[in-house]
Amino acid sequence: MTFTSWPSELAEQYRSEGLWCAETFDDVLTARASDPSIADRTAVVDVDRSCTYRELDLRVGRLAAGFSALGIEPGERVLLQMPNAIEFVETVFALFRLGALPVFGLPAHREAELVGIARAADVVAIVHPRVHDRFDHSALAQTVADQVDTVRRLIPIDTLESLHTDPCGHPRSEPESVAFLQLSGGSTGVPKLIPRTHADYLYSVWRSNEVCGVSGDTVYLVVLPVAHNFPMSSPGILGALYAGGTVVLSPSPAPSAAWPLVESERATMVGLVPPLARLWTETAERGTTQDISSLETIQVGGARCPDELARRIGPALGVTLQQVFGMAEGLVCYTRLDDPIDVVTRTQGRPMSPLDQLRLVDDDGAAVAEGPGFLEVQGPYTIRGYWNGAAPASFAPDGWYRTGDVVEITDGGDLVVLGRGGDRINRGGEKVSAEQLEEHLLEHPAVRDVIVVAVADEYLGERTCAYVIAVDSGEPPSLPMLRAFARDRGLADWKLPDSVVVVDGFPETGVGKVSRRRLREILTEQNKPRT
Ligand code: J2J
Repeated sequence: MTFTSWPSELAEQYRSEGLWCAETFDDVLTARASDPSIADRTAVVDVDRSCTYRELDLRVGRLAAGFSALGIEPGERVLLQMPNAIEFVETVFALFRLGALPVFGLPAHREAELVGIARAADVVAIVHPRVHDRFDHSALAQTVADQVDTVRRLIPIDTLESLHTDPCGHPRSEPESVAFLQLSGGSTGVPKLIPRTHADYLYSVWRSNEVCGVSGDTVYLVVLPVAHNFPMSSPGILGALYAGGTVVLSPSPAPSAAWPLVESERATMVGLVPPLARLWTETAERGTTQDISSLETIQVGGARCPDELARRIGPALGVTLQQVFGMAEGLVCYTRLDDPIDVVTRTQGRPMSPLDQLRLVDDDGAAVAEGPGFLEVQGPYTIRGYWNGAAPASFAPDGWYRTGDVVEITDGGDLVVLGRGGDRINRGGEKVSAEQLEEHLLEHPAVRDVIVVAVADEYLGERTCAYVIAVDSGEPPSLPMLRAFARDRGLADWKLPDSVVVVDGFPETGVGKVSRRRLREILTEQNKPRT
């Protein structure tokens, strides 16, 4: 099994109500490039070049033929580890045209993540930079290829141009087939890969456009890593391209890099995680000579935006704030552009689709009438299972997705995200699995036992803290020692521990068998900010 489909009655409803259409992402690009009112508009801009819809379509056709000549077949998976630049958009659409599936790795991923992803998806090729942010990605890609038998091709980004060849015909993908694999935040062990179909994802994109007011005049700026689900689809680059607007790719989220692009490209919309929203707000409050007046909407999501920050964003940056609570598995909630300020600053919005179904349950999975409770969801763009049936416990027996998020629903129907159960730490939008980090740290010779928990952080919202019981002899483990160790084991930088506390023992859980989950809860509770 690779992909769990929706129950047939629901699928039929999504089709008959016009949510799922008989269109693929490749159809969308072809249609925009052959529409005379759109073809010569700028589709994508990065710091080096720009390209119109017509040019993008031609280049995608030539690259798809090049991938095909390399032996990449429809249905095969290709791992992308690509920075924010036009090549990313070209590669994704070339794979769509060919019918191969992009798998969205991130530039910050290292050996541990990439090997896991490459294995779980049986990828046949990896597209990677040679060097990015002074890190040797060619060597990393080779290390992955050495460990994963299915990998036949390593494709450095600077060789993509040389693959271009005359376009050839490719069989059209089925609209309800899997278009790509997205990654779930905070995976442990076998990564949870998220299969999204053309039909379900396209619905989420055009519905996002309606809710977010995206049109051909939208200039959408990407400052987060472009392969993240948020800048990809909420409404993101795919929303902007669907509408015939323009996508601008910034290599960095810092105001010093992104604001000159806002000014030169007259960007109207951007998605930020809360720590970046704080940085942008504080920079604007101090005063700037950069003209960012074209910005109309700033979306904040990925982690809870503190109410105090939410109140400052609009006035400081001269924009409408939109809160976004979404997940790569599906459900996306937005505050609406015309919501009262209280709703915009204090809630994470409401589901974008009238066919999203939400329910709240308690620890045992029993429905709770009044929140707070664990959020479960089913709907026209929420998956029913991970790729190859990984982590089946993430889905209720009736197929609803268990988000793991604890939420409350206001009388007005808006969600307020209160936190999470389980072991996932949200480090300013980047998710860290406490369990995965524990598994790595336990391998350190100076560590006898370890529990990783979230502690409150003013800037990131949460950061990681490792409570360590040291072995009896030798030097006690220090923070630099454990960070270097975890980095050497191939973990991405954002997953390295932020602090270490050496303790003699862990709190009693009150039950005979020590539950690591319960210990995490106790320690997390002890580390909550005082209110
Ligand atoms: C609190 N927690 C939030 C928010 C996500 C749009 C926006 C974000 C993502 C994303 C996305 C939150 N307040 N506003 O895919 O399309 C936490 C929740 C959620 C998890 C999903 C999109 N917005 N979160 O962040 O798959 O815990 O998607 O379950 O990376 O992030 O993470 P991810």
